[in-house]
Amino acid sequence: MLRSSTSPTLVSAGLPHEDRVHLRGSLPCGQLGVPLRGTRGPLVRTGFVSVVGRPNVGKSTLVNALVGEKVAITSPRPQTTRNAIRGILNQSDTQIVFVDTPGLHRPRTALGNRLNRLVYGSLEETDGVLFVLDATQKIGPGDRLIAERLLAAKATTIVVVNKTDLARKDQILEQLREAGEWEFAAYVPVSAAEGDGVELILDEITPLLDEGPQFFPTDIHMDQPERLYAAELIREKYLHRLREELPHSLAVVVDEIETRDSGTIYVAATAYVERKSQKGIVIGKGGSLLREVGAEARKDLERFFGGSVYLDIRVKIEEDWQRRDQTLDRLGF
Ligand SMILES: Nc1nc2c(ncn2[C@@H]2O[C@H](COP(=O)(O)OP(=O)(O)OP(=O)(O)O)[C@@H](O)[C@H]2O)c(=O)[nH]1
Ligand SMILES: [Mg+2]
Repeated sequence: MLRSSTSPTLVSAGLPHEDRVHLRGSLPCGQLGVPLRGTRGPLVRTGFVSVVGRPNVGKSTLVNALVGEKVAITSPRPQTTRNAIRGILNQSDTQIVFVDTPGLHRPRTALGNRLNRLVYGSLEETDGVLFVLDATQKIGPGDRLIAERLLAAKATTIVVVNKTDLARKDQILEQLREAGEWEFAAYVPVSAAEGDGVELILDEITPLLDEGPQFFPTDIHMDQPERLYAAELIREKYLHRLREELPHSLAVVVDEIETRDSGTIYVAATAYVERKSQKGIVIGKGGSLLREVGAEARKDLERFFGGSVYLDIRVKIEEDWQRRDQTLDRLGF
């Protein structure tokens, strides 16, 4: 496993804005800034665990439940996650870095191709994998393809059958039986939304990890540039309100975060859509949707920054951005 190179990007909620470690925009989305393994603290069991699976099975909800903090946004729309997001669980004798990844799917755009590559790339740097299935859905070709890739990569894999709160007992048992044929290291039924069974996953993971010094300070729970996290919070509010293809057509970039003399944190963001017709929807009648999303996102941002936030969202058209490599580069994918 690869553990070297650039210094970490540390984001820690609750600190005054000035005290954060800023590496704004220095890491393109999805490209991991791999932390230096430091000399901090005592030896603990530690390592990286990738969380993979089809879109919408609950990977991000699971990572949030494992870490105990909201490190990744979630939504009922498939393909919510678009970067590899690291959530850090610190316990007295362990530090586990969970890498939430985009849902693996048959790609139809340049973005889809990049996201799939990102997921498979994350497997090269991992000590273990959580392969998440949705208990309410039959195992399909998409799941089988992922299983084959994991078996071929000889990744130590724990299968997590999620959403057990929504499934019948016979559905759960059938899933476990069918997935059991892959003969992965362990099988754990959970409800990530309710936190049921999450401890059992930790019991399975911990023995897989080597002893060593921590990768991160023990008081942080995620590792992503604050600009990226802020943009995700804004996009999440939209995902819960937009229908059909629009969630896929939306990208949010935070252009600026600045603490003003008054102490207010000014956040300037741009919401990109692909077509003129979409711009009207994202703004809403008389700016209504933009206002609602802005107000909701601002609350989350204030909690994150620990102070008052002025949020300015502009909407721009960036035609077919999902399909254009140059635009994807520019938007940071
Ligand atoms: N009832 C129930 N809902 C869940 C559970 N886990 C996730 N969900 C819901 O399923 C939807 C998808 O969850 P996400 O965590 O965003 O799924 P994901 O696998 O990260 O999706 P992508 O990022 O698109 O690949 C959301 O509406 C979650 O609230 C669960 O255990 N029970
Ligand atoms: Mg996700």
